[in-house]
Amino acid sequence: MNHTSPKGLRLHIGLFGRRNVGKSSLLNAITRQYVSIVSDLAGTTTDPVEKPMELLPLGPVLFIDTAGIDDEGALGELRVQRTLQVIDRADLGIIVSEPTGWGHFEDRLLSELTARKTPVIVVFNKADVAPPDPEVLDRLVRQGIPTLNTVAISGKGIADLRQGLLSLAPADFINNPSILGDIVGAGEMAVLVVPIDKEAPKGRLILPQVQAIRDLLDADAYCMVVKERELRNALQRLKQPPKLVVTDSQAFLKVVADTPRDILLTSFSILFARFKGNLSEMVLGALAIDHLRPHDRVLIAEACSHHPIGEDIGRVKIPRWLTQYVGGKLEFTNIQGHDFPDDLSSYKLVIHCGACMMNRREMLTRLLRCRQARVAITNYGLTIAYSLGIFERALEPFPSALEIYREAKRFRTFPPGLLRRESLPPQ
Ligand SMILES: Nc1nc2c(ncn2[C@@H]2O[C@H](COP(=O)(O)OP(=O)(O)OP(=O)(O)O)[C@@H](O)[C@H]2O)c(=O)[nH]1
Ligand code: SF4
Ligand SMILES: [Mg+2]
Repeated sequence: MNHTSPKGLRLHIGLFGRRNVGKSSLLNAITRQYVSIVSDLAGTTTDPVEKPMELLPLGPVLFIDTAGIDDEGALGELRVQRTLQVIDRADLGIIVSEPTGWGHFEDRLLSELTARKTPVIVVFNKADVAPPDPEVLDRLVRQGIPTLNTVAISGKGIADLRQGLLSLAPADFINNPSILGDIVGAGEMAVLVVPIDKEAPKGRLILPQVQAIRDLLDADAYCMVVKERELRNALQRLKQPPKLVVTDSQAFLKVVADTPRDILLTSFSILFARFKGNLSEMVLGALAIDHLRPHDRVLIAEACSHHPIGEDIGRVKIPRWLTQYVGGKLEFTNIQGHDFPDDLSSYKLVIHCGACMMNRREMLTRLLRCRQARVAITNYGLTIAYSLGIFERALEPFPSALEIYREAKRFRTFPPGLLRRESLPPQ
């Protein structure tokens, strides 16, 4: 999905609340762009303001900033109607209240949203002025409604809000629909290169390979599965070239050598950076490799304890290559499973596995955590492609990620540029 995503594919997030509680200020704090007018005068926002954007790490969203719903008079009634319409089409609602301002309006908003089974989060804004009313807080907690405190004008609590949105977003919006079927397309072919070496599990294929085959079938595409030794021959036999060649990262160099230049080529774990994470974010993360200095700390994270291929990839191969590249000793920490360090700030770079066994929401949470700690994150496949000097080739199937990479290189926006950009261009 990208910025041209049809409106319907974007997560619609409605911002609701009385006049002047800070809805527009919150939206501004989230986007760090001044998309809505903020004013001391009550009722500035008369019509819902729609703001499509890439909300990291969620992806394409549409924020709908409504006018205060507590208006009096004829104009006020119109606003109420408009707000109710927004409630009807919101996939997720944020009710904004002043800390001690919760009343009938908020109760009504909450019941309108919960009646529609729309996930909702309550934000007590202006937390610098007062703490939220404990009684109200208690009641919301008992109802299972998540709440948080923010100060929109200083940005306090905005990271929690981002995390809250990620946690509440319906699964349909979190889970990427496609691994590679969208790239290959109906009636087209992909060639999957699967090394069968001593590291391959006996008698079966591994999950990313199986899922890729299933995804191609779902997309009415077809595929040929070969070992790297047979690739050249297999390609020569085809009447028409395949749309895409996908290889295990370990066979990258041979596969690049054996695949004609005009055929798109990538690796399973780069496909998984998009499927389970956010490709643009992880592409930019790979640029941090150039900024590593001796003694920097690098976290190597595997989502499960049985990476079936290349057990030594995270412990031996990547550390060895990075050490050579940097020309000095680096401090590596390896972790496995669902524990992710609370404090990431001492790391310069996180290199993650393909996360095939992890759900996307958890992986996106890790991306968010890294961004909050201002630590770059990339994955195995991207690191390997980068190290082999075939990064651009491996990104050609993903034109917008490639464009982001080229732009970052051209303008040298990394690292400060990456760290300042709140909303990345689409992947
Ligand atoms: N002290 C304090 N003031 C805030 C905070 N957030 C917003 N404000 C101020 O509250 C006023 C109203 O903010 P807006 O963002 O325009 O409120 P709104 O909910 O969009 O208002 P309407 O569009 O009229 O419904 C502005 O003066 C903001 O500067 C906050 O966290 N703390
Ligand atoms: S989740 Fe990560 S470590 Fe586990 S098998 Fe998949 S890629 Fe390997
Ligand atoms: Mg407003």
